[in-house]
Amino acid sequence: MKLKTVRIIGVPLDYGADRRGVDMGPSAIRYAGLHEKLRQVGHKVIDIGNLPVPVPESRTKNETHLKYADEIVKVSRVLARAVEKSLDEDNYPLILGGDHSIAIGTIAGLLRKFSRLGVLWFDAHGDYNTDQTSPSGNVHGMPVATAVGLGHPALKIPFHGHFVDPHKIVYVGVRTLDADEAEALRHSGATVFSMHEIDRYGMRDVMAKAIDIVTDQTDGVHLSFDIDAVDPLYAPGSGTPYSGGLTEREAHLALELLAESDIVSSMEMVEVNPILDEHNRTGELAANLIASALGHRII
Ligand code: B3U
Ligand code: MN
Ligand code: MN
Repeated sequence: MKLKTVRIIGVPLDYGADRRGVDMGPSAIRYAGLHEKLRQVGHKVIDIGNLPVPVPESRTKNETHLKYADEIVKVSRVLARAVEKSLDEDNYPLILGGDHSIAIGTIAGLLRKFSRLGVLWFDAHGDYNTDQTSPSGNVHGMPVATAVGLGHPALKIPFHGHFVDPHKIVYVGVRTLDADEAEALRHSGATVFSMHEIDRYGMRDVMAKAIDIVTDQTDGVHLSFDIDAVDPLYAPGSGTPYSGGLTEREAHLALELLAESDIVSSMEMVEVNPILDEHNRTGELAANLIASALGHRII
């Protein structure tokens, strides 16, 4: 893989989920030796630290269908600028969450440089709800719908009218969708490699197809990795665990294949929850998976 200058952006945000604790995700992943692992591969690493995110206790929660939308949008706009700046400086943005609502800011920033962005979305969930379909009102269940231009206008502010073409989105590891979300996703044009396809065809074939789709007429590829894509047996530290997920080895293989193809231009790792974790096992897994995606080899 071509060596890069990796620019780490921490986003300690947990407004998007019901369970507290993912705000500590960036620390847990750094603590697991992320910098060292990436430097070992040969990359240059710059860490800009964490973006300022006020704690939820200092804010009032609007118990609506869009919880903490204003706060999320505020941070998303700052994050979008930070991502844009990384690309301006030819750096590879590596964003550490935080819950998955941060993808709104990440993707908004990427779209300012890549007008035909491909997106690989590793997740147990679809994150394709809108304020109309969400059963929870949690924005971490809405970033993909928002990125394609659906849902409440308030969440779309960071995008400046530029959205992702849903045909350029590929999901890997999905195993639970809300009924209306599934219906919307079925008609979206996005490709969903659920656990069924992974069991049936194997991760190697699934990734070959995924790579074909996200590189077809695109000018950049974003990898968004929700740690709950991995089975809770291996990733116990996540707020919305769902059994029947990727094994640790399948997750590594997927990311090693991506590293080999060298198609990914930015990455985010989200939903690591140290409060629910066992001795930072999930933080370590997240750091190791990032290293795999960035070219770490055993030998
Ligand atoms: N689909 C549900 C649950 C959920 C989505 N993303 C996560 N959980 N992590 C929702 O609330 O939208
Ligand atoms: Mn997610
Ligand atoms: Mn998820």
